[in-house]
Amino acid sequence: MKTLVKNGTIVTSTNEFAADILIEDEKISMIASHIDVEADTVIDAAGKYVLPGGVDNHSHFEALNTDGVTTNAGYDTTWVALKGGTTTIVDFCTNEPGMDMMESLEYRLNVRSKGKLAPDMAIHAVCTDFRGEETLDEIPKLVEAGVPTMKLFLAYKPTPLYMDDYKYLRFLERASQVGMTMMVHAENPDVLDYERNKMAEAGCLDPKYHYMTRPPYGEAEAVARSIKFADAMDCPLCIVHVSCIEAAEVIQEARAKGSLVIGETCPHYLVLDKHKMDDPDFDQAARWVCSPPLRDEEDREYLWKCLNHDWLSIVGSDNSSIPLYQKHWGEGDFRKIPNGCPGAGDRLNALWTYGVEKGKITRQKLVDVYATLPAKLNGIFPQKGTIDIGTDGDLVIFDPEYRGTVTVESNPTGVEYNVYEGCE
Ligand code: DUC
Ligand code: ZN
Ligand code: ZN
Repeated sequence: MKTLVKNGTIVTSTNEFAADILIEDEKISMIASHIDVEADTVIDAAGKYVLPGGVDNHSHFEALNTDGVTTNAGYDTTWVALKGGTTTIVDFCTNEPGMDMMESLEYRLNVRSKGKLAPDMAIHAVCTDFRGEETLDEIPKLVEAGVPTMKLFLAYKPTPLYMDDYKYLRFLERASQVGMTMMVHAENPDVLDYERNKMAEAGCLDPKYHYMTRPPYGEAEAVARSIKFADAMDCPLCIVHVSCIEAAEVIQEARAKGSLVIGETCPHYLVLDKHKMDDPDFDQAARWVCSPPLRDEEDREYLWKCLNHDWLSIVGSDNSSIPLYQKHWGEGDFRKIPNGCPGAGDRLNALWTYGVEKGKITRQKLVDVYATLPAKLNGIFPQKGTIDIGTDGDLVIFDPEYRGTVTVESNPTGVEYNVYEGCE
């Protein structure tokens, strides 16, 4: 089976050049200025950019919600990622009830997602059921099984997601022994309790109090602590979904001093404003409730700058497609709104329109943060994340002239809304 892509402009994280690409049996077999061979499919990419398929470092399909009990939209909606230019998702695998992490991995691959995936999938482990040594002994087995990353939640006390500092240190110690990269959700849980309870006791329960009670100082403190501990245990660390200046500055300083830490941010922190949650209509306001919360204009400006300086290295979607009926559980108390926004299909468009077209990042930087570095972090580079001879034929043919306004129909999410609705 041969597919020939002709006349496009190839963009990688380091290069840009006009060439044709031949794919044979799903692998790139030739890249040259003019390829003239018989192919089963010929695609004319004149006037288009040909990018590596996106690798989304951060998606939650059919995942445990932040209440630690319910799950969000399933793998039958992963086609929205593919439609938005992501050919590989790296999804999170929490413990299934009564199962350890290895059994949960098997279950996610062979039962939950079986026959439903549109893109390819790699996995980050998530421990939500700590059973001491028995759990730590799973870390080398996960790495052996091709899972070189694990996420721990340093927030969400007292749900099963939450890991205290003692457990976190034990995980880091074992992960460092086998080269696993630890990932953390960094918000200080006691700061959150203090701020949220104070507001709730004052009768302030609308969705907008979500962002008012998850302040940057709580995020920055947890980022700093998580790095200190990872340094002490000599474990590589990835801080996921960095949302604000204070947290990004901590990462920047740590990297300058040589800490083995990288940071990920997300399109919604680069594009959307927290005041969306001021909407008096609960249905509208609750859809933007994610954690850490959306921030301010100056945070967005700083996050773009961070990408350019490699102070932050990856842009993952943090896709959590939470249907409105689940968001409604928090009507009357913002603390009960499940946290998370859909976005698996919007990552490339957001980075292009609000990054490349506004002159904030180059096309090469876009490829780096949306495909190349996520592939490297997850041990799937160069098979994924670039365009080269012998790599997987996962390509995006991107039309830079296209113009449109986001609706949930044009840019589906697997749920009833798109958080970028109305955006260019
Ligand atoms: N953290 C995530 O990574 N995703 C959804 C909610 C959260 O807190
Ligand atoms: Zn998180
Ligand atoms: Zn997430």
